[in-house]
Amino acid sequence: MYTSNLAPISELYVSYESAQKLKIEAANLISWDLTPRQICDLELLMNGGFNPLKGFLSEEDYDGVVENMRTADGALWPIPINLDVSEKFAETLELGQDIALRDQEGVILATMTVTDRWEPNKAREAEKVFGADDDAHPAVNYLHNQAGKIYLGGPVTGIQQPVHYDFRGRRDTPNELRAYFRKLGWRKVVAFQTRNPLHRAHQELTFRAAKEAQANLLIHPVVGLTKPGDVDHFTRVRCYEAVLDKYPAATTTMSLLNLAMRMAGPREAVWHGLIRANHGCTHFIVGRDHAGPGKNSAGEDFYGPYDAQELFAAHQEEMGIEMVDFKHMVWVAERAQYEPADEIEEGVTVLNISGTELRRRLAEGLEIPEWFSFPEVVTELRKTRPPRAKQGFTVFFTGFSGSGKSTIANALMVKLMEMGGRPVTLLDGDIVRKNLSSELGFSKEHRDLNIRRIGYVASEITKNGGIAICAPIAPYATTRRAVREDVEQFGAFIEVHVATSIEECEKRDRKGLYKLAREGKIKEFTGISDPYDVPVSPELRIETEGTDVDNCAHQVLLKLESLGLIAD
Ligand code: PPS
Repeated sequence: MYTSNLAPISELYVSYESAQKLKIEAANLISWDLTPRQICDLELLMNGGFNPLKGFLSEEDYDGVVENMRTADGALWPIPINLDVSEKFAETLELGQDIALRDQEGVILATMTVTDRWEPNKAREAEKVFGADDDAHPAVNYLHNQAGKIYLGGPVTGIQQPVHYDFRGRRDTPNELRAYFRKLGWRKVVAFQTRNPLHRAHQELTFRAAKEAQANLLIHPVVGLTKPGDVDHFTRVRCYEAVLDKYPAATTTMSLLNLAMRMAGPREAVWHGLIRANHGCTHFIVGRDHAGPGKNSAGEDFYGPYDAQELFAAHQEEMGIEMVDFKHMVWVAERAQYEPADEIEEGVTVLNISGTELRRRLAEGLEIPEWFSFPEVVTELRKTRPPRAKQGFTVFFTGFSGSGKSTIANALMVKLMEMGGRPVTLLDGDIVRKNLSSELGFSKEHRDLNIRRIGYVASEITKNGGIAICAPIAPYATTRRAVREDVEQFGAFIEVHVATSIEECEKRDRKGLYKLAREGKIKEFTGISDPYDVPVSPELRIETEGTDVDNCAHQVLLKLESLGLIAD
């Protein structure tokens, strides 16, 4: 039943000659600059990975997909693939018009005839496709907070593939993989989908799955967009390369898939299966909580642990790809080997390390045993996730003018420099306003811009393993939260509220500004004639009244130590 015929699948590309012509003509069209997610979707539309789709979904197809996982002509398709755009852009278009689709550098990848334009009911999409209208789900969050308000639908004409400079030799279109399988005589292929580094248990389970299905194995990791917070794909691919050597030669291959995952659990599993069938695979490994997004805002799982397997099993015949059960493998100490957890007798010593425990061991620089992972993989992970005491971080002081932020920040900087190990940069409010933000005033818009600039620099410093100490007033909570998000992609963010009261600051009036503010000579002065959102849950709150600077700086150091950011 599940033997692929491996005939070429239809793509949306025109011939090379036509593409050259079309590219010149398309330069005159109105164009849409694709988002990173749309580039991933477009690549798989054009190369047949999303077969049978021929373009971004029309409104009728979208309704069918959302309601019952089927396009208007009845084809099984579980995830809406839409060109979401801004209202402003949508208004410039006539139905029937061709538009050019460009990558982020402006290269024209395709044209699309806009046949449909509508404002989707995003709450319904969230409920039906992702199971709940809850922003804790990354795709629902994306839908409400990042995706454009209007959807466009219509057929796509492919001009060229998106350009990738990384791991070019490891990226294959469905037809390239089909040709490879044909050439090697691989008639049965089990695909393994992953967005995580592989450890020994994965190597064992994939190898067993292939053996059970009497098939070859395709490790097919996603390198497009995965779950926020995942290990970056550069690191993962280096890890996969190392694991690939552990399989018996000629049984296994690896190819990278530029998919933008949605973490849609059961529907995502069916989608993954269809994509793998398009890539010439006959079997697909589906595990417990496949493509699960984690917990919802009430702290519960979005999907049941076996929902994905059930939905997949119900549709596998139609998809033409058979599900292979993901065996939970554990290390049996007595026999020094991996075995499926459900086949082990009572009384033996079973060892396992969870994802959370692995992250803890990496963060604290602790041992990761060889029975758990391959040394090459651990080395790669340690390079990307050095122990916390070696990672960059940002200390973000906030408080009124004259609260003591700069003085404490300076003392902290000196203490950290005395300890050594990481470069330290002080982004003091006044210094930044002289160097980075000299043209800005104190309106909300300008203050936000100023803080976002500080956040950008701090996140770059954090990314590169340094310590950024910021000391602006930063009066708006939403802006502080945005900076936190920028920084936390790369390292810890420690918000320190210097909680000196406005009365005390005014009494000290070190720069004489409060007097001027009271006299109305300085407008929009924080705490006098402009707002300050008191931080609700900063990592640390410092009361400066009656405490000397040295002690305040020491409180921050203790906090950093307790978070493992500086070694004791
Ligand atoms: S903000 O809101 O975070 O962008 O402000 P910041 O960049 O930290 O700049 C604050 C310093 O500018 C001086 N100053 C004022 N502060 C607040 N409101 C008004 N209108 C204002 N005008 C000038 C003041 O000296 C602040 O310095 P610090 O170091 O906070 O005392």
